[in-house]
This record gives sequence, structure tokens and C-alpha cells, in this order.
Amino acid sequence: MKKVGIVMGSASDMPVVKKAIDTLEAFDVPYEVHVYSAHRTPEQARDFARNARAEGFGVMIAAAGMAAHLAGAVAANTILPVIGIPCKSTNLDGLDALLATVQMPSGIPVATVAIDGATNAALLAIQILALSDDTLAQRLITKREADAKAVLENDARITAEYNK
Ligand code: RP5
Repeated sequence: MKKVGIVMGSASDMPVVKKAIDTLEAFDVPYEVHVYSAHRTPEQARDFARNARAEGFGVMIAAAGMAAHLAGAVAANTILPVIGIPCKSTNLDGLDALLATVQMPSGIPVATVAIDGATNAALLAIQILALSDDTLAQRLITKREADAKAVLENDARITAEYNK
């Protein structure tokens, strides 16, 4: 199975990125995680992206906050699909990172998830890998069924309590 490459702009993004890691581990999907900044270590971020396809990665996740250029910088250096996670920071509640990540120029796409949306970033990465992996696809179907069951159980509990 191809690996998911995860890169974050700072170790301070790890609490968000951990949700993506946990999701990939729950699906038994191989990954590699790095701290490379588009601004502080641009060469390392570029090289990771440039070599990713040859090194067995199938999809990339890039998480960054503030002037969040990391996902775009990764996307500029690979034809692998890149998923961007805008991370919330103190001053602008993540809107800065959201706009910096999502507003890519035509030709270099970044699939941007919600602010701090690391679980969905991992799920989207898994969905991309599942296009060519039926076992992974079945795990996704099973998870969707379990999620739906949990919602219906909550509906039953709440309707029993309030709909009298
Ligand atoms: C971004 O700046 C990082 O992705 C992080 O979200 C933010 C703050 O970084 P630190 O100052 O905490 O290292 O580049």
C-alpha cells in the first residue's frame, strides 16, 4: 500500500496533526510524518515533496497555521494529491491559515479541509488510496456504517427522552 506523507510547519501543530495520525493508524495505513516549514526550512519541505512519489507515497497531507504556505509549497513540488489542514492560531482563529491554504492559483490544487480538520484530512487521504485498494475501501464502508449506527442510537435515546 502507498504511504501517506504528513508534514507540519511546526511541532506546535502536532496536537492537530495527531488526529490525522490516529485516524491513519486506526485504518492501518502506513505514513511518515515530518516537521518542515515552508518558511523556516524551505529546502527540506521542497525535497520531501519532490521525492515523495518515487519514495512510495500516494498522497500528502500538509498542516500549517498563520501565513500557511506549506500545503501550497508541497503541491508546487509534486503531482501527488495534496490535502491542506489550516491550523488555528491565536490572533485570527485560523481564518488566516484557511485563506492561505485554500486560495491556490489555478494549476496547483490543494484540497483544503476545515480549520483543524485533521481527521477529515486523513479520511480523504484514505479515500484516495482506496481507489486502488478494495480492502481499504471496505474499511471505509464499515466505518461509515458504524458512524451511522452511532447517530441512530443517539436519535433513539434523545427521542425516547423528549418526544413524549
Ligand atoms: C506556522 O506558524 C506553523 O505551522 C504554526 O502553525 C505557526 C506557529 O509556529 P510556531 O511559532 O509555534 O513554531 O508556520
